[in-house]
Amino acid sequence: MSTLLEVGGVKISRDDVVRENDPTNNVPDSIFSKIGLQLHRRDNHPLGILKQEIYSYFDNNFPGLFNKFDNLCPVVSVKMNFDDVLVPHDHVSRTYNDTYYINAETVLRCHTSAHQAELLREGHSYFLVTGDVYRRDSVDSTHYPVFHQMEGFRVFTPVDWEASGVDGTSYAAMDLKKTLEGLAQHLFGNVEMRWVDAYFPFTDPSFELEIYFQGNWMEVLGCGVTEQKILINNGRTGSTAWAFGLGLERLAMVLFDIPDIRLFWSSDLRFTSQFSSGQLGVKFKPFSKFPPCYKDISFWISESFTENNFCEVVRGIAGDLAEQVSLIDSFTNKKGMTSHCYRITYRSMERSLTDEEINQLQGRVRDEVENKLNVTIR
Ligand code: FA5
Ligand code: MG
Repeated sequence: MSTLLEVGGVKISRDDVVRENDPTNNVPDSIFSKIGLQLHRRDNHPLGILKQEIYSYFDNNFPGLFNKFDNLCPVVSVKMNFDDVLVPHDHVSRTYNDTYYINAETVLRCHTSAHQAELLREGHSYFLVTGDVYRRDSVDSTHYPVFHQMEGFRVFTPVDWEASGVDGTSYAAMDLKKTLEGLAQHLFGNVEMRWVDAYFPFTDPSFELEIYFQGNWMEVLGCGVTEQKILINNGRTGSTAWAFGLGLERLAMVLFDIPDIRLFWSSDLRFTSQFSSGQLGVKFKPFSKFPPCYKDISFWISESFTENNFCEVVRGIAGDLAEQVSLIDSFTNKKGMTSHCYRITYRSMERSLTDEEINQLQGRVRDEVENKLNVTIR
């Protein structure tokens, strides 16, 4: 019998989600195993603590206004995930290289924006949607193929902006920045941050907020003024709105000093016991730092090669032992063949790895890269 789980009232079996011989499906078991874990609904987990703290900010500033959803099923239609939020048909995020498809019409949501249109149609005008989202992506300390977002949405009608002397779009943009700066202040107190202009198909103007962390500017959220078409399509002609999507792990990494995104998935008591409900910003004490082990692999790529496919092979074999995958060399020879050399960093958060086990993992990576990715190992 196949594993059966239930999320938000929807029953999901492994065979619904993972079908190795179906070319319209690209969901591996490593991803299926994360569905239903809903880290954001655990009270004593950094993501659950952060979610509650963001709820408090909105409850204090806008008592009773925002409806909260944190149990909407991550299996959604292509229409909800892309069409309803105006993602163009040729946008990269729609490709099998970027998104996990269950079949040609159904995906694992790649953002919580997938729920905007449905909630507007249901009559909600102010809402927060928290959930697990899924993306084929690179491997490093701030990217993971499953992470958590919180979507915020607020609709304005002419009475809201008429007295202000500015138009509805400017009013929404001002209110958005004020609301998010207030949230950042509430969560962080003083921290270095900056607004960056951005592009999203569903908002205009669009912005991203970056926070200075571990010596780099890290993007923590995207936001903007909702495209009129979305409002009109969903019964809100004559109004304006703002929307934002927060990356919960990114915020939690800064707040709790969590150095690696894989830690959120750890069930090691030395991690889980450090956090408790209501305690925002208790600094994580690393219980150990085990040595990394680097392994390089070089191969001639073919036309169909993509880095996301390579990263997924590495994750499929090494799981959370894969800390980082980086391209360290690339060249094209006189015959026009291109070679890539990748360095894989293996490291456990919980223990020392033996040479033997790493060599074995690397051997399996080499075999699978050659068999599945149509490349020639050098
Ligand atoms: C979005 O997903 C938009 N839906 C956000 C949005 C909503 C914009 C509403 C406008 C209006 P983006 O792909 O940039 O945008 O992701 C949003 C946030 O998720 C990022 O700022 C980052 O904090 C986080 N994020 C993105 N990819 C990853 C990843 N692989 N691992 C962890 N966090 C990630
Ligand atoms: Mg972004």
